[in-house]
Amino acid sequence: FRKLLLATGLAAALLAPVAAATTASAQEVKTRIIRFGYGLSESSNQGRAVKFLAEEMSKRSGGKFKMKGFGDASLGSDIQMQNALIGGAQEMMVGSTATLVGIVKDFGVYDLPFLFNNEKEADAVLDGPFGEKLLKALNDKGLVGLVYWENGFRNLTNSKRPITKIEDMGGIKLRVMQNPVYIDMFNRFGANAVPLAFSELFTALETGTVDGQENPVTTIQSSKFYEVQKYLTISRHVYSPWIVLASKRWYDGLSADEKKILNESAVASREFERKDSRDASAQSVAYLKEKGMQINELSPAELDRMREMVKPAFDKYAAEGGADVLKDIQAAIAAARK
Ligand code: TK8
Repeated sequence: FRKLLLATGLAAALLAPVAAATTASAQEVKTRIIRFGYGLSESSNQGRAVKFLAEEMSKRSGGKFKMKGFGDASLGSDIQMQNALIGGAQEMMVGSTATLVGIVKDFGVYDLPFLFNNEKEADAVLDGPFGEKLLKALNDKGLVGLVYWENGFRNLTNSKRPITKIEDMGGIKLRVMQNPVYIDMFNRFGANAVPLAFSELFTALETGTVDGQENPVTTIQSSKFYEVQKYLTISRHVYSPWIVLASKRWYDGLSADEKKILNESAVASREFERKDSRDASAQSVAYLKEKGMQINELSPAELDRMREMVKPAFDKYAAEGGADVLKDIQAAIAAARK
């Protein structure tokens, strides 16, 4: 019996290279464990897209890519995950482009207020040469930017009072993303901007460390901010992208076939995610109302006042090294509008 085992073992060892040689292309795809971190809950639009991406990768790799999603920032905040990717301790993540400014400063350009009028313009700019160029800029920094997903147009919530005009923001401690463009913008509006990681936001709202925050309605729903925030103001002040990232260290070790699976799965996830997020977004306002939020829309006149008020933020951004990237994105938006 032992002899038989040895013999079969030997036979397998002898046959293995032959078998592998006959399936040369399949051999280029290895079993890969991919840890994919994200900040929102599993039931959010972000969580659904992560699940879609995992299934897509599994399908396209014949089950060899085993991507596991870690939601609720269980692998860390956006910034902590970016660093884990750079160091090679984690393979993939999705997070806000806004939190990338410490790595590639130009990403801050997306955070300038009232840049895009609608999702269509955003898609064209993000998926076109402009968006592509910013993704490429990550390569020198240890990251691979695969695709943009939609986080969405951001709106204001707070626990103090309805915001119907800019002055109503006065003195409100407002959590913003860790990004100078946001801090500058909301301080101009008279709020007291407090930069904080998303992973700490719910508790900060609950304990009153901050009075308010701003995020798309889908996130206000999925993160249950309605439990700790009374007022929702539809302001759509910034269109916020998410970005799907891979560790460059890890990515560089993939075969051409594997890279192709990853890239194509990412593009498929982008199409799924945007459609799903937009569908969900259309339902969220009604949901939040039912949960007891008091909701108002800012009037066009008030939005114009806000636009006027943040004009100097654009000049400041340009003066602090952003002039070229600002010119480029404005040209890309103008082209998208034609
Ligand atoms: C989730 C964040 C979130 C963003 C924020 O990790 O921080 O407010 O909108 O989506 O990236």
